[in-house]
Amino acid sequence: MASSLVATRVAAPTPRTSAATARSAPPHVGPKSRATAPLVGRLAAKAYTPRASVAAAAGPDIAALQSKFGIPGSVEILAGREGLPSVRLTHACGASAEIALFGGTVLSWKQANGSEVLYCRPDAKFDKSKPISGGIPHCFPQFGPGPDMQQHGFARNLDWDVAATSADPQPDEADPEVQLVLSPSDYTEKMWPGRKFKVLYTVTLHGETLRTDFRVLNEGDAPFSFTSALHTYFEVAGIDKARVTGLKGKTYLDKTVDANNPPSASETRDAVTFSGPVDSVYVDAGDYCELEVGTGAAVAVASEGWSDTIVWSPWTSMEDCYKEFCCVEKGAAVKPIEVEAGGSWRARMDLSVVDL
Ligand code: TA6
Repeated sequence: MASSLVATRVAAPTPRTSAATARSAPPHVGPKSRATAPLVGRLAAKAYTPRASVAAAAGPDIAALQSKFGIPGSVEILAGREGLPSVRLTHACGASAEIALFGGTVLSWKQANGSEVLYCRPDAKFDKSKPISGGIPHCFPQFGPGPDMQQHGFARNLDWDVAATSADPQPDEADPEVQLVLSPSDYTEKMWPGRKFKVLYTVTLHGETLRTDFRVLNEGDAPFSFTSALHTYFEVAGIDKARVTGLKGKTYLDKTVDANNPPSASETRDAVTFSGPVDSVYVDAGDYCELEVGTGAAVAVASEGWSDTIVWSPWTSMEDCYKEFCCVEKGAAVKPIEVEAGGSWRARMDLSVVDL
């Protein structure tokens, strides 16, 4: 039965700290019903044992954060993977998400039945020695390589701060939520001098739907511009079975041909499939696509504000894991976003598991 996956909010959230953030209507989400079947599910079984690490030792005070921002049963600040300070959101329906403060990276998003939807590469490090290769890393203030800073920018290399948490009262169930913030530091100033930016990233569990709200504020007195993306890794049940629908007729830049000067082409297929490396940036790709993961379920990617969609599979250049994942990313990757002095920019993405 067709039903909206995202209901209109009826009440403003009540953050534990700072002023509540004004909300407008949620993004359009696709027409399908929420799936109850497991997605791929293998990661759900891979328990990890948190242990003390350099990352935790050098990072924020987890106990102090928990005391300030924890909400019993809904929001917990804890030592997550390999001790990384993380925020766990738990919805009353049983869905959960875990967000590492390092990189503001969503590392895990599980359905109510415990199925993991995201993917972390086996070479992912959780000791801050490099950005986390998995989940939903940020690309900001740059998508891809560039002359002044590392590939995909600095946001995925830094500890974000917790700005607020809430368990927003819904008609029947609370939506656990955390808002993270990234502000300029000496480190960012070296690469991106003079930009008085503030990035606010809100992650909410709306039932089993993972909702992200990404805002860039310009608190300076001169405009700046950036490119950005949510570099989302999804687990698939075999890359040969994965399909991305909803991109037919869109123009894409094929970075497998020339990463620096990619030729453009028009997508003629109903579904993007994988039989070799794929690194395509779909320009002005619309606000809805689906990743069929090969189990009879799909992840619906609904967005607002993010203009482009990037589809990436490294294929055999990552021999040990390429069959297990692909990235479907929403971004403003091609045309830089300009934010005027005192202005802001906002983009949202909802991820939901749907039955095919
Ligand atoms: O988003 C796709 C992409 O930009 C590819 O071109 C590929 O370089 C990939 O990201 C690699 O990301 P990584 O996290 O390994 O730097």
